[in-house]
Amino acid sequence: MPERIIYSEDHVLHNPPFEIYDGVKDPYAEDPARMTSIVDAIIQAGGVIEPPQQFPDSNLLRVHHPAYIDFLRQRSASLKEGEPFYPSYFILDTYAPMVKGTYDAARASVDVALTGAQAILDGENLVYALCRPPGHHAQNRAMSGYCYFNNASIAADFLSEKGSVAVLDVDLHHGNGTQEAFYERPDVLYSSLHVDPAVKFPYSTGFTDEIGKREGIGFNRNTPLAIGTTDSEYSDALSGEIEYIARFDPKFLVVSLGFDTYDKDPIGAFRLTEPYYRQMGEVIRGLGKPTLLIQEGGYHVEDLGKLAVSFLEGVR
Ligand code: SP5
Ligand code: ZN
Repeated sequence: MPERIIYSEDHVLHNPPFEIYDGVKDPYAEDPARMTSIVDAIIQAGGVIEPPQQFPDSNLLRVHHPAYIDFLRQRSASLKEGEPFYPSYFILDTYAPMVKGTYDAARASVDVALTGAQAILDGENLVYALCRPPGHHAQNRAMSGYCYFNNASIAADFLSEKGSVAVLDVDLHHGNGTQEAFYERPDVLYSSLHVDPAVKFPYSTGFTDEIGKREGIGFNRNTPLAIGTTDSEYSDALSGEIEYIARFDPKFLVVSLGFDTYDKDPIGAFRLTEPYYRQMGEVIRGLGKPTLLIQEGGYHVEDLGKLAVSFLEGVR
């Protein structure tokens, strides 16, 4: 179990009533109950949870456009209780609706990530930032895919002041926002395993030929995997990512940790099993780097806690 696990109750302020798929309203899969599932399982497993500290906006401004941050803050605040706001400028898809509490919840989620990053700088070896809403689809000036502020990018950038950073993204989906944030930087490497974007969200990025730009060439790696990917297929692919990261030899590791790769995930596509997450944790631990875990997706509310604890037992 990580020494420090950071969590803010403010995430409940973000509770959109539905998402839209094919023009039809679906229940919002990024449910606040996701956190309850993980928190309860952690406490039961003997983990101790603490609230985040507050960090200034200067950290967000290094990843997000100021007009975007203002838009999210002001538009959230202007909404009436229970009134949702769906796509327009700044909102890339139908999976990032806003409600009154969205800005406050997303801002607290950044503080959770930055508190975790600060703990790493203070010498902690393993920290779990229980972020909600998640972040890896949030771009410089666009919210998308349940994500508003890019928690992992903001934390990775914060850590990069003190040394090189590798971001390993094991969420089911390609972290298009994180890739974008570091695409031209050689000091922050982004490496992602995800379902083939030709057939699943986010559709437009996550292909193998996206290797970085300018000074960033060679510091971005995408490994798309087929629908139906099993534990052993995933494990083989993960070894490749781990080798790539080990060669880079970063000072810090950030893991964008999604459990939507789970066999039973309601919006999933892979077949990973509960015991496999422990193995995944062990392999990541094998890198031997100070590691900040950032919670991303994972939508099987009932089993999420078990999956998190399985992973934490492996990564320790
Ligand atoms: C952080 C994260 O995991 N974001 C994922 C965003 C994925 N959005 C696409 C979900 C599509 C599910 N809707 C299909 C319902 C069919 N009735
Ligand atoms: Zn995902």
